[in-house]
Order: sequence, then C-alpha cells, then structure tokens
Amino acid sequence: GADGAVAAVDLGASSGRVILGRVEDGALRTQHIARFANDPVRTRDGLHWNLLELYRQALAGLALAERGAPGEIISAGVDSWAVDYGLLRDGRLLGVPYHYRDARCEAGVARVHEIVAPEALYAANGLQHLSFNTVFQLAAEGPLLELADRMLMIPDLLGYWLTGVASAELSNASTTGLLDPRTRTWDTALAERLGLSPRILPPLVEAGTRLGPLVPEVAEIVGRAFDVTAVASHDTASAVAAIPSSRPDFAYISCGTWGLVGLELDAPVLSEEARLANFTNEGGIDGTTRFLHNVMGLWLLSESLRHWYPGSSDAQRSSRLQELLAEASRLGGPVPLFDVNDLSFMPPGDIPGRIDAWCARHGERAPGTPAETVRSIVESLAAAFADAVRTAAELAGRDVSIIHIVGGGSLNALLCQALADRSGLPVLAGPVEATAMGNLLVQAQAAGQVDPGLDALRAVAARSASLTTYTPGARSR
Ligand code: LFR
Repeated sequence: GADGAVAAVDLGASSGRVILGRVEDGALRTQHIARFANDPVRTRDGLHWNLLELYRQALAGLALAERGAPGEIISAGVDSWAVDYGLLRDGRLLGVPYHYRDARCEAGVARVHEIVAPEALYAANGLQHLSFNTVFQLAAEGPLLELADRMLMIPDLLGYWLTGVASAELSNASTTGLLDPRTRTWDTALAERLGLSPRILPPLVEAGTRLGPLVPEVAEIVGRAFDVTAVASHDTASAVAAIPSSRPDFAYISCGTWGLVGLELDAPVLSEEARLANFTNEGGIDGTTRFLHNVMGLWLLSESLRHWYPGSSDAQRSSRLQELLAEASRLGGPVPLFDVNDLSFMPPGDIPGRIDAWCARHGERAPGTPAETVRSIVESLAAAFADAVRTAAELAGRDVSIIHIVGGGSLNALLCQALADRSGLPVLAGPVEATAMGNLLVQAQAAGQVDPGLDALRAVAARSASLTTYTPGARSR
C-alpha cells in the first residue's frame, strides 16, 4: 500500500488532540502534535461547545503536523464524542451547537415519547435511553429546525468544513436514534412520524470512505491539500476498533469522561431485557454492533477536582488528582459506595456535594475527606463497570474471560485493580490513546497499509500498545 503518515483529530469532551501515525513493521508509531482544552461555554440560552475554537485548534494542529513532516501526510480523519450536531441551511451553520450536558433535553424526551412509546422506540433504534440522544435534542430544538436543510454530527461538520463534502459516518449516526441498527440505514419513517424532515439527514458513509481533499482555503492554512477520510467518527467506535485483542470473548471498557462498558457482537440485541437494563446497540466498523451501557466515568473525578480547586489549571488539577489517588490507595477500611449513574451527577458543578447528598438520601455514611471521596468514586465506578460487564454477558448470552480497559482510565491503577477484584476477571489496561489509534488505523487500512478486516487492524493495535495486567485478588487488603 501507499507510504505516508496519517493524522487523527480526536476531540474528547474535555480535551482535543492531533496525533500523527505511521505504520512501520506492522506496528503503529504515533507522534503527539497538539493537545488543547475543550471548555464549554454557558450563554443565556444554555451550555454550548466552543466549536469554532475546536476547529481552529484542529487546523493549527494539522498545519503543525504538515510542517513537521512536509509532504508525508496522506490523510486526516476526525472523531469526537457522539450525539451532538450542527444544523445548517445552504451550507451555513445555524446557531452554536449545544453540549449534551445542557438541560434542554427533557422537553424533547416528553415530546418524542408522546408520539412513540419507549418500547417501540427501542424496537426501532435499539438505543439505551439517554435524554441527550440526538432524537430528543432535535425534538427540543425549536424554530431553527424549520430553517435547516441539513444536520451534521460534530465530526461530520468538521469534515464538511475541511472538504466541502456533507455526509454522515455510520458509527456516529448510530447514536442519533434515527438509524435502524439492523439495516444500518436512516429510519426515515421514524423521522417523519416525529415531525423531522428526512431531508436533513445526510448520505451515510462507512468508516474508511475517502471524503475528498482539503478545500483550497483550508489547504492554504494547513500547507497542503491532503485527503480527509471518514473514520469511525464516534470516539467510542474508534476506541473499540483499537482494542488490542485477538480473542472473541472479551468485554471492553472505553474509559474517559464516560465509561462505555460492553461487548462487540455480530448483531443487535433488541430484547425487552436489554431495554430495561438500558443497553445500547451502536454501530461498529465492519458491520459489528457495539452492545454497551453508558456508565459515568472519569467525569466524576475531573469535575470534583474542578470543584475543589476553582481557577486552577488543567496541569495543577491533574497533579493534585495523582496525590489524592495515592492518598486514597492507602485508606484502610471500606468506603461508601454510591450509584455513579444517578442523574444528579450529569450536569457540571459540585459533584462531591452531590455524592454527600446521595449518601444522605440512601442512609449511607458520606465520605469524610477528599481522598475518601476519590476512593469512593473509584470503588463505585469499578463496581458499576463490573456489574455492566456481567449484565452485558447475560443479555447477549456470551462468556467473558477478560476485560480490556482503554482510554484515560487505563492509567488509573487503583481503578483497574478494583475492577479486577470486583469482576473476578483479569483486566488488561491500555492503550490510553485507543481512540486516536482506532482513528489512525482505519485511515492506514483505507490506504492499504494494514490488511483488510477488523482482526488485522487489532493485530496492529496489539503490536503497538504496551499493556498492564491486573489480576483479581492481587491487591493487599
Ligand atoms: C464518549 C461518548 C459516549 C457518548 C457520550 C456523549 O466520549 O462519545 O460514547 O454516549 O460521549 O456523546
């Protein structure tokens, strides 16, 4: 296949990065080019993404990558969190995209459920109920929706600005609630029932599709007109693609802001049991189904640190977190466990106070110090992760013999060990940048640098990652 480097623009809910990758000797070598904060902005009308800033940073990162490796980049790809979108009219963005943690969704949920009952909605789209699913956001959108002739998911919107090509990559489209998980096509009948004009839904493309070259005005900023490839643009789909496993019986946890816990399956599970357990059927690459549950993730830690140290920098908060984790790991007795998925933890704000309130409501002792709060969060997350793995296996009728944890959470030794202990399964931790790796590997595969198929892609991922194993019961108590 073609030589050359590929570039990933990977936007997470709290930070974004640009990473360059090259496949050499069957392994992916990565080079970190740029990292930038993703700080949402609250205005009178709600909580928004600072999308123009993210786009500007992406362009600056690509320009830096091109300058560092002149003429080498053959393709770039964009992934981000799911469910959020921009509305356009004649190619013009209408309004500032909302953040999924904005409170506007509840009205949309009621409106949708008036027309399609929750059971029928799950039968149609197979999505766990999250009030921020795109379909609920659209129902709460109001007059801009009447004006719009296009909806573009965040990575597709960036892809459109880069190339002028408007499309909907499938993995992320599968989080809208408007995609049929069996046929993997837009459910235009459902859209119409909900009063949404199907014309706003762009043509679907699979990961690995070449979108086109950078448009001239972008090429001028970046330095050259390389191609943009549609990757598994839902960050979780990219992360799952890069799970460094060669066996079929693994569960995965993609642990960043969220902990996405589940299995890779050949077909969706749309049973009533799966609906009641709030399991989702999202689209993976190569026709796979990501059967998973959203568990709250590192958000509980990062937002607690924000509360304890207002006005501090990202770097200050992360070094303070390391200290608190070290202190937390030395605590002796049992710590209070709480339900990490309680909806009170969704909006930004005083997470430690809400944990105390949860404990008070449930007759549980509240954590006494920040270190104990940190330990409570870690143990409660591990318990929820282990529980979701068990439930996924039961619902899908599958055996699980190992848990892969990837993303930022894979660096948290306390969390990984607690997960092994609570699940009774070995935990393989890493790579931390699984999402960016999945993004890069799909592009390298499209360029012919990796053999076709998910197994070949995972084999490269396995050769590229350094992994840590956690064994159940290894913790000294
Ligand atoms: C993780 C993630 C989850 C999705 C949530 C909101 O970053 O993409 O998969 O449920 O963010 O978009």
